[in-house]
Amino acid sequence: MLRAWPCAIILAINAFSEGNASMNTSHNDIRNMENSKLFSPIRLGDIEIANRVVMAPLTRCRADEPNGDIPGSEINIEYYRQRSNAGLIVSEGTQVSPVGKGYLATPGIYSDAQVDGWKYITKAVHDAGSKIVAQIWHVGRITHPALTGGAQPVAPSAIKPSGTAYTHDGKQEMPVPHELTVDEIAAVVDAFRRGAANAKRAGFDGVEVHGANGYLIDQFLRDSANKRTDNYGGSVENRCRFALEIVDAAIAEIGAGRVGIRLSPVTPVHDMADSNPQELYGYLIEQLNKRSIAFIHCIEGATGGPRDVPGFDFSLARKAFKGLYIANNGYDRAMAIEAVESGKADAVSFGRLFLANPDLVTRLKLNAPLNTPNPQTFYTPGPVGYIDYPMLDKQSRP
Ligand code: 8OZ
Repeated sequence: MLRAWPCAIILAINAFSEGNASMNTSHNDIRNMENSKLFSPIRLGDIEIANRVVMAPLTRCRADEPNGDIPGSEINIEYYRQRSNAGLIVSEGTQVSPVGKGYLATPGIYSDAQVDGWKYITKAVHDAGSKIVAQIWHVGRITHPALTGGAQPVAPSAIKPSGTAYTHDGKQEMPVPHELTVDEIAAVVDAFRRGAANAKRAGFDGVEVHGANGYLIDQFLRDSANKRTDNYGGSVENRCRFALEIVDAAIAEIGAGRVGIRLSPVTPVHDMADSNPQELYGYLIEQLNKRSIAFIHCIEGATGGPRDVPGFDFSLARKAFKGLYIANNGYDRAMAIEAVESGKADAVSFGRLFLANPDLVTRLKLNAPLNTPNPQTFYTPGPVGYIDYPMLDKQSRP
């Protein structure tokens, strides 16, 4: 029953997400657009993808929580199978350790039972002709002991986030987190390493390190959350150290061509801010280039909100990064086609539009009408609002 509660916070975050695609294109335009680069294959590091429409990571709170946050139920499999027209699926965030969990019924990737559950999902996606990477995730301070098995949340610095976590006992204030020691930081890096190794065992094509949206890696990166005075705080080099150690650990397990990272340089969610995002992410990208990872996945602007947030020039990031650039945040069909055709992005990811349109790639190709997402069922248990969004009826195709 309380499983419905997380919606409020997420609704606030996602309130302005992707708009509807334009539906006024002539038949000629439609034919031309079906040939758009957006629908053509590309190589993402070592991963060949059939088109450049990416399903963004979407928290859906439908793992088997009582048995240990296990994915792979019939409805989980069906949900991902339905969306396997995407060139690439980025899985919902999957925590690398129990203390890295921040929401009810999110799946993990640290136990054997979780790995076995993910195997059903990766197989269904592959059988349907798509590719899937695991988004490996640690929420850091954005949680509550009621969600972490009693453990105190952790962070780079003991700064209490504002806001509440949604637990089985209702909304609860997020506490002051424990400031990680250097030894404890090494243990978290190791948890990400195991997450990457487990992703490979589970049949994923790679991993996306979750470096965005105010969770643990982002808390180390940006100086509103990181006040450390050791090697993990202060200078941009020091604040990037944790992210880069995690990237290195993932590379060591599965190879650079199967590793990407999600970044949100200017999103304000979860109290995040930085005094100089251009310098910080400029350095990070330079370092990522040295490691030849497959992709960066950038949330351009405020997550699910306005795109025009000052402080960072995404076109510079796109130019600076040597791997593939996946753009995200508020894209519709026309914007996505333009971004890929003009070279502003190699691929574009869609969140809420994929949630509500399992056959999104077909709809975008045909410029067909889109289903509207229902926020009331984003995070509720069961099949409703999860696997029951209709596919395009053949007869109603334009
Ligand atoms: C919505 C609800 C819960 C978590 C993110 C993993 O913002 C999330 C998330 C989104 O990156």
